[in-house]
Amino acid sequence: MIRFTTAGESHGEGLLVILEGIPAGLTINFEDIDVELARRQKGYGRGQRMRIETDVVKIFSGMRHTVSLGSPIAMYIANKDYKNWTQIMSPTSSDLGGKPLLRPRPGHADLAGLMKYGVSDFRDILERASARETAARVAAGAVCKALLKEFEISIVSYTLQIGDIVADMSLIKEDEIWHSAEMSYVRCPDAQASEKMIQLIKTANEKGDTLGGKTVVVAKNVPAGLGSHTQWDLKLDGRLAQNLVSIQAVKAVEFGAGTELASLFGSASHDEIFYNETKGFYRNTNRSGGIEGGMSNGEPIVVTCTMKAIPSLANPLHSVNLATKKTAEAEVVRSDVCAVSAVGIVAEAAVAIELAKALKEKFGGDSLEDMKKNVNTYKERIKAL
Ligand code: EPS
Repeated sequence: MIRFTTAGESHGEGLLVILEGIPAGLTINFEDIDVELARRQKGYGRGQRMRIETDVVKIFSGMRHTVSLGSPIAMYIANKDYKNWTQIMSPTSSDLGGKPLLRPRPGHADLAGLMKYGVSDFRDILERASARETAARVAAGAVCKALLKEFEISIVSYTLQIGDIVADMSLIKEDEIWHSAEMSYVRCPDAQASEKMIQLIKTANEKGDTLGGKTVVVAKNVPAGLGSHTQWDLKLDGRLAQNLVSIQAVKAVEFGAGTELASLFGSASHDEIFYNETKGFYRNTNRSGGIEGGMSNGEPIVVTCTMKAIPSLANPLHSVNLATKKTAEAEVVRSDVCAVSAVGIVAEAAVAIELAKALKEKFGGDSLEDMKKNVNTYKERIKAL
């Protein structure tokens, strides 16, 4: 089974991720992982922290001479910023550094975490709640992308919306979406909308405010039959949703036409089935987002994630001082103004991890070679239907 776990605080020494279940025999270029890490760091609206960090991965285990061993792959990403936090974040010194944080930010983990864990300084909570952790997920996702690439499955994303600015996707040719997204400072393929988004982020910044938005992730060439209708926790959409909603600040996930489906008749909601000898079964629409009955149906998997505006505001919201219980403004801490472009890359990683998991589950194989044989046999069977 493919699974991963991360460790690390935002201003601690670094982040760790252990990824298990990657079959033996997969070539992994660490440069490809670094490319993904760099993509996550970009984007107009990111805060000063991104000028401090240049994320690079150190592979600790699970590989020899660039090839996976089938054993746990452990990876480490250093926090360059740690040098500025050695006293405050020291895991061993009992000499407290810095003042405790006492005015929780509405929308952040601060208050709920403080109540749950019985701590008196909510730095103990925010350090782990921070989206810095997503760098570790992106490293795991990059390895899963390398596995999926062996099966010609690719995962891409773009920014659809920031604040109230929505990209007009009817203006963009399908084969230009991904390149245009990579070229945009906010990863939005619509150049006009992209410019407006940047202006809106500037305005938010001037006001001490923040912005959220929507990102669309597409997985192409996914074989039909990943996930299963037979049990609730095997359904592919449910599994993708859990992973995606667990990304910091993601509040909603939609598949295909998503919430639009609420207002449509059944006749306009589904994707009619066609067949020809070359394509096999196919659809002319993809309102289901490539998943029916909790299984991939062979069409691209299309997921839209909604991110709320980041809760660390320079112009803070109403809160309460935990020591005095008196009204206070929430703590002001350094943060991003808008991180929707980063969420796109993290969401790509989440989708890569879940698809790699589902692929391994269906096709097994301790080695990549075995897995490929199994996939090919299955594809032959589907073709012969
Ligand atoms: C984050 C707050 C900011 C972001 C951080 C997520 O960090 P800092 O408090 O150090 O300024 O930059 O994101 C990252 C460090 C990252 O790598 O994405 C938060 O509170 O979630």
